[in-house]
Amino acid sequence: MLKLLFVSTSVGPLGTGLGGGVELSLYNIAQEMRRRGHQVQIVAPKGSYFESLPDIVQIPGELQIIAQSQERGDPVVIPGDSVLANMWEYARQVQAEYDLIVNFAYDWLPFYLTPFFSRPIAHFVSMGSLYDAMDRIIKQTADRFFGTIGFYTASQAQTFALNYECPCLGSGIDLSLYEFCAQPQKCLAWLGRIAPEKGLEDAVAAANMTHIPLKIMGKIQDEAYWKQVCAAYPDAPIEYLGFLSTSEMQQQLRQCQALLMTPRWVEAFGNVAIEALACGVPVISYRRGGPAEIVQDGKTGFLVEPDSVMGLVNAITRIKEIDRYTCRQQAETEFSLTALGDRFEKWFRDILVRSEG
Ligand code: HBI
Repeated sequence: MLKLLFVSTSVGPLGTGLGGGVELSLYNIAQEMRRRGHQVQIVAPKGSYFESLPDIVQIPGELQIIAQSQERGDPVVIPGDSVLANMWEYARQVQAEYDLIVNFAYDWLPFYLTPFFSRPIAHFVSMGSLYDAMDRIIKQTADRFFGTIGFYTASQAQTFALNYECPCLGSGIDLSLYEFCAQPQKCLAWLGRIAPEKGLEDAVAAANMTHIPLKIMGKIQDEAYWKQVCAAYPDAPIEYLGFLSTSEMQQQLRQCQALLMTPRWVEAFGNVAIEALACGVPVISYRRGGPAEIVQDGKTGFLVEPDSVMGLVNAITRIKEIDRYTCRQQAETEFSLTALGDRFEKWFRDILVRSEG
């Protein structure tokens, strides 16, 4: 039985959607580790709440600015009363009670602190390369603590140009929460944090051209960007449904002919892709980053030329070629909580073996 301390992302309380896909990953991994009999304690910003994971240690303090807003050459920014620093001060105090600490924040500090801790730290990196200070500290930590840096996908890991293979853990979801739907309505879905790097405007443009209604779900992280997209396509058949619970979200998603994924950046994974597959919904995505490693082109969706709205439109017209049950089967084979738990448990044990060695 492992005693694990999970230290959360620093950009928002868990459960608010501000932490994007890594919130769902942290929740699923914690749940699966507990199911396997391991002890998991989560440390997160005050206001965090997960339905079936009570007793999250709530830490006060100012949130980190999102790493996506950093320019490549920017210095590391840590606010005075930093929730990130406060979470890691807590981890320092209690570390002796745990076998392994797992970091889910995409921030410089936890990597820098690694050598100061007596317990090993597993760093789960949740995005591709964004700025130099982060690339540097990740590379230093990878070199010094071999095997302790984990990624979602190979294409994401490649953006850091490390000299060796690193564990690629993928993702996974509780498939019992997603209901297969064989007969969709005439509508499309777009899911995710509403922010420039997610390229929502292309999905709206495709809806505008095909006149197929587009259901949009997710946290509006960048209000100005959202207003810009709506203003650019005033007549587009779009409907914003908000940031919904998994249960409400999949009720909407499962009815759709396809999920559109329009990442502008190297999407580290794209949890929304496996949520769609679990409902039997094919995924139409730019051939970029995580989704390009998830979607089986022509079988469980289509991969199109990045940033090509016409590519999205052509794929939408072909969507009936995809067998929706094949989509569900791929989710069951590759992205179940059991498969996820196996990958993470192996990673944790490999780190512990090396650290005792
Ligand atoms: N930015 N500074 C910072 N720290 C994070 O942990 C972080 C972030 N931006 C986005 C983010 N985490 C998550 O939404 C993604 O990792 C999924």
